Amino acid sequence: MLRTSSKILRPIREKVEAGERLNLDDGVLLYSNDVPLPELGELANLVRERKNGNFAYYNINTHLNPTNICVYRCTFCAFRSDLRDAKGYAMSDEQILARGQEAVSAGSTEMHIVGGLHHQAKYEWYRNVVSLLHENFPTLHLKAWTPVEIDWFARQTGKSIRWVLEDMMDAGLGSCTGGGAEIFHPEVRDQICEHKADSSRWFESHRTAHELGLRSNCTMLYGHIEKPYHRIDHLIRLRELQDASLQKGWGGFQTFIPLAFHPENTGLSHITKPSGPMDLRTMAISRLMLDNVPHMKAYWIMLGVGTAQIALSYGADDIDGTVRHELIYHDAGAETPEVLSVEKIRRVIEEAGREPVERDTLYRRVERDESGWRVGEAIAVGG
Ligand code: V47
Repeated sequence: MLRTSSKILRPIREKVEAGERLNLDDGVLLYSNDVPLPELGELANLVRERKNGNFAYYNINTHLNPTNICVYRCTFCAFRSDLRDAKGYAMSDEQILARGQEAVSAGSTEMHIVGGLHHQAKYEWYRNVVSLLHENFPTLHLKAWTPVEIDWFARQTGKSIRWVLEDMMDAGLGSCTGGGAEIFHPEVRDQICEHKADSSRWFESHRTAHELGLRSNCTMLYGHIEKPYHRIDHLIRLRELQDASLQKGWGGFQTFIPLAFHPENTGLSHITKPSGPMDLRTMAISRLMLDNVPHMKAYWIMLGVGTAQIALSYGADDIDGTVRHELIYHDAGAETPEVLSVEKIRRVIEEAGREPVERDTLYRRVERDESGWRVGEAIAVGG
């Protein structure tokens, strides 16, 4: 039972307390400033604690963006480059191996791999990124590619999404990232990234990944030109795929990550970045709408450490990882540090009143001692 109660929130609160699903109108209403943020947060926290108790998860991970050269020109992206730009790069095998070694030496359990779509790099070049790391560092879980990349590989090779995913799994792919989702509704998608994979290809990629036994994450890029209606429509589409996946016994989406737009150095630099209250509201609404996704990530790199800590009481139960070599947000003006030590990330979680749990990419506990790390039990998630 919640302590506070405003009239506007009462019908929604009753649904949440009864474990009933919220609809599109409920979600849009929650974006009204008339809905008090603390009370909304309290409601999201109820669901968060039902599902994940007092735990807050993190992992030890490293990022790798093999190239920033990209055929697409998404208006929100500061990371992409043209081939001849001074900042354009494509990593050599030696650089990729050095990153793998750095990751393993730092105790990473995961490598997060996404990048640009380089018009001169063949599919084999991307496959080689995965196989090179997998063969040399088999303990690293490779969480790689967004559906935008999978769609591009399918077009490059003339093969199906299923073929690409199976071939990448043979190379060592462990799971898929949640990127490239942006906003699914064509009223927005056609304005910010009209050329890349549309929503049907995005969903086909995740649906197929789940069928093949891969887990994946999902995201939403908010705080640019979209309206509350587009955000809720986006969340409901994700919820529907997860329903279908659960019906088949998969439940492939593990975590949802709301991504706050960072405008610096982008084609939308005139837009003011979302405020802290908007970040918290979006986290809370996401937790309430996505009743079938077990985890919500407060990506500290993007939110800032302080807001990520507060978000752990507004629906989030995961803070992502220690992270090293993040470029997408830092190119777009993020002022967060480049890496957090394990000691620091645990302190960040404890200061927020939560119990830190190191997880691997698939949400199993990680146990460490002097001899190294091993995977323990799967983390149980409540209703
Ligand atoms: O797809 C790009 C977004 C995504 C900007 O799966 C931007 O665990 C804000 O998906 N401002 C890539 N957002 C990052 C991503 C991600 C991050 C952390 C964890 C996981 C996971 C996935 O970042 C892109 C796009 O939606 N993005 N540029 C920007 N200027």
